[in-house]
Amino acid sequence: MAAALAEGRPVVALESTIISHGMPWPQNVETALRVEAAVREQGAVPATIAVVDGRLTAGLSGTQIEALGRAGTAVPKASRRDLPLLMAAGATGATTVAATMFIAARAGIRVFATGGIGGVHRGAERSFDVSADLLELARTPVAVVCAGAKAILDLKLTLELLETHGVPVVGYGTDELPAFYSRRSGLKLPWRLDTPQALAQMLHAQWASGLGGGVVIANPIAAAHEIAHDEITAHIEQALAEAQAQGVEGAAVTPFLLARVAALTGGRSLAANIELVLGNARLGGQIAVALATLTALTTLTAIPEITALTPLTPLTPLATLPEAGRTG
Ligand code: PSU
Ligand code: MN
Repeated sequence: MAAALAEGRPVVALESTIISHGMPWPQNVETALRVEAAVREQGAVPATIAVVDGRLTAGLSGTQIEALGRAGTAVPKASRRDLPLLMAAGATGATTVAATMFIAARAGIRVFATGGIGGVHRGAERSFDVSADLLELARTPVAVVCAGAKAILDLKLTLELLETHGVPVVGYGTDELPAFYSRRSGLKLPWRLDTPQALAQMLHAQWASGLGGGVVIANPIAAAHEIAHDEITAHIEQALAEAQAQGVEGAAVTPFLLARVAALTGGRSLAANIELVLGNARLGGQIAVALATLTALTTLTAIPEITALTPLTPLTPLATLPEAGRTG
C-alpha cells in the first residue's frame, strides 16, 4: 500500500465501522474482503483503515480485518474526536467515515468508498445531532463514494449543511440524492456526472485550485437490489420511535437505528447493503485509476494558485464535458 502510494498508483480507502458495527459476523468479514477484491479488479489498491493498537493504520491485513469483524461491537466506534484517546491508550477502534477520511488524507489517499455517510439526524434542531462526517467533508480533501445516506436522517437538512460548508455533492448517473436502499429520495442534486473520468477531472480541479475539502459522490444502488422507498419508510419510522422511547443518544444513535432497520427488514436489507457497497468499491476503484492518470500530469500540492491551472490544458474544461450537465 505504501509502495503503491509512493509510485502514484491508485489507492482506495475503506472504513472499518461498517465491518464491526454495520454488519453481522461473518457477512461483515466476507463483505470487507469482497470489497477489497472489487477495488483490485478495477486496477486499484484497497486500504482498509482502522486504529490498531493505538496506530492510525491504512491498509489492514486480512487477519486484522477478520479480528475486527469477529470482535464486532466490542471494538469501539472511532470518530475524529476519539482518535487522540485511542492513540494515547494504545487501543483499537473501528473508524467512521470522518475518522477514515482523516487517516486517508494523512496517508495521501484521495478516494474512499463506503456504504452510507452520516448526516443531520431528524429532530436535530432540538438534539443538535449532526454527524462529524459532514464537518470532516468540509475540511478534509477526500472524495467519499457512497449510496447517499439512509433515510433515518433528515436528507434535506444534510444537503443544506453540505452546501453551507461548500462540499460538492455529485450524482453519479442520477439527478437525485440516492437514499441508500432506494435509488431515489425526491431531492434534486445540483450536479450530475456520468463517467469516472469526469468525476476524476472534477476532483482534480477542486484540489489543484486550492479549494480543498471533501466531495460526496452519490452512487445509487443497482435497480435489481433496490428496496422501494415506501417499503423501507415504515421500518425507519418504527426504528426512530423506538430510539426516542428508549432515550438513545449520542454516538449510539446511528448504530441503534442501523441495527433496528436491519432487523425489521430481515435479510433483504443486508443483501442490498452488501451489493451497494460492492458497487461503490468498483466505482471508487475506477475513479482512483482515472485520478492517478490526471495527477500524473501535474502535482496537486505544487499548484498554489488558480492561474497555475493553465498547465492542465490537456484536460477538457469541466463545463464543456459532454457527459457533464447541470441538472438543477
Ligand atoms: N450509515 C450507514 N452505515 C454505516 C454508518 C452510517 O448506512 O455503517 C456508519 C459510518 O461509519 C458513519 C457513521 O461514518 O455510521 C456515522 O455515525 P454518527 O452518525 O455517529 O456520526
Ligand atoms: Mn451523532
